[in-house]
Amino acid sequence: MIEALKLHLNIQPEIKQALENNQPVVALESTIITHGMPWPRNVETAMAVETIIRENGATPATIAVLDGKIRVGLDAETIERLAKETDVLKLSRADLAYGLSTGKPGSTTVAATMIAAELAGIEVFATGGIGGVHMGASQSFDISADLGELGRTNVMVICAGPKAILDVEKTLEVLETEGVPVVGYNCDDLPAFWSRSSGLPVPLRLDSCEEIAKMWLVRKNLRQHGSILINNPVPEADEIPADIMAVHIAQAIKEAEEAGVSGKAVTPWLLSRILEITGGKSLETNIALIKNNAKLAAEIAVASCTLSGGERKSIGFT
Ligand code: PSU
Ligand code: MN
Repeated sequence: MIEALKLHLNIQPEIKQALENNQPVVALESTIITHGMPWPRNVETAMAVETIIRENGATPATIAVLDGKIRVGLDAETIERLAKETDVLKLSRADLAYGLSTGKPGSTTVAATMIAAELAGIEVFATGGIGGVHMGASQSFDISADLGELGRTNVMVICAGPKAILDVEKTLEVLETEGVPVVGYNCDDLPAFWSRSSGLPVPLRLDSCEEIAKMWLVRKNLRQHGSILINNPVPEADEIPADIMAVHIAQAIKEAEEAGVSGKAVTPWLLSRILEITGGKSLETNIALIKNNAKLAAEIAVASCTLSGGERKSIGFT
């Protein structure tokens, strides 16, 4: 590793060893813990997701910024500390270096987790839902930095679709502009986080982890930078149908506007308000979809390591 980078990147020994031995590793973000879910379900979910990844043959690497370092791999006590800590920064590309230089604690969004995963040499990352183009973006210009990151950083991202609080159609357009392959896993419709369908067709479809691993390898051979976005619909038993969610989402967005919520606060505010409106049901679905994504991510990581036969050198770093 480059000397200067060592100053900022702290990779847990178990993860370092797995990467050196070409064994599957799955990165996990920490904004879900600090800004996405309430205590204590956030910690329970973070731990459960790590277990699922292990049960499916990969090593989990939850990522956060603590004590001026990007920590790749957090133990149970550290996850708990992060979840309890107040004033944790929600770090994205723009402020990752600020979190490190000031030594303030920070969780990493999809964008910042992708940056950290790539620096560490991890190629697969599981989250809940990506950020995207917000409703009313033509006025607010609120477009998540996740989209630009997906276009430039070499990490596969497994999600349950763009969060349904977004303008999903515009989000798809920006992903296309960014050159991000948007792949449905075993589905024809793009999933929308709490719901199995957004009502929009997914641009590409793959039905197995082997096919996904193969496409990733071809992208690398072509030296194409950026992610492949794998969209994994929430299991049927856990979904909230889109027509029901649409009503709750519209109410939450209206209230957020009235309350003058803006910037980084918008997504956490909406998630927590929707949790209240649905009487906790949206949280159960959120947890179910993250677990479902973690399992798929582990399977993809295993398939990818098998396919690349030990040669997992990625583009952008060696
Ligand atoms: N997925 C979830 N819950 C979340 C997020 C994703 O299930 O809280 C977080 C991710 O970290 C994502 C962020 O990057 O929301 C998007 O925030 P914004 O819209 O401010 O870019
Ligand atoms: Mn935003």
